[in-house]
Amino acid sequence: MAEFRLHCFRESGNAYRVALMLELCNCDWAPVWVDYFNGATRTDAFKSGTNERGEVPVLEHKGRTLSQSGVILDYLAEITGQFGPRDAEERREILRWTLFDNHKFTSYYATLRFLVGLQKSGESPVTEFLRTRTRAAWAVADKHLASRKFLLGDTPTIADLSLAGYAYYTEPTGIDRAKEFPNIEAWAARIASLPRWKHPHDLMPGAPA
Ligand SMILES: N[C@@H](CCC(=O)N[C@@H](CS)C(=O)NCC(=O)O)C(=O)O
Repeated sequence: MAEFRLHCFRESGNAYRVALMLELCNCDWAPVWVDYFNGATRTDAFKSGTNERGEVPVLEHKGRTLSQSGVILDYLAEITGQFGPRDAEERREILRWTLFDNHKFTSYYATLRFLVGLQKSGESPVTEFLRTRTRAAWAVADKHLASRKFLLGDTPTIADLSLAGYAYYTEPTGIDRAKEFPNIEAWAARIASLPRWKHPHDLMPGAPA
């Protein structure tokens, strides 16, 4: 059995950032497919056996069961010695970006993508609100990345992997990232050129055909 087991599904950018970290660090890991679209995360069995919060990603490692991608990335940085902070100031900077990511950079976009890109909900005041909030959060990161290769400077960290969770999905959401946020676009390309990088669809399983 693989050393690390990641509960995930291919459409989940929240899980992808962990899968990417495991792959970039050349860890011995295996995905455990979760049937999210048929409600698996909402079942009592999942909540009592895997994650009381009813969410993926969940990482199993040496008897530990970890949830929340930010916590998992921090754990993996600690045990692999890769993509982590070099001092207390960097640790706080990583935390600052990871919290911003979970609250704003990813959450509005992931919900917009889910509604417009996956569920094909069409336009509504909700999708317009989510798009506006996404653009506001992305503008913050785009400005920051105008003068840096990665969020903390010249070297990628788990903060970059966190924000990159949804960077490689291409379902239309009404936002033209390349045109509107060129610095995010260039940053995503830099992450994609790291050794061992893989697209989410090549790391995590989807529903069986
Ligand atoms: N902040 C969490 C977000 C996790 C999350 O929302 N995961 C989604 C899948 S992409 C999920 O399992 N949602 C189930 C639900 O909210 O019912 C993390 O980064 O791990």
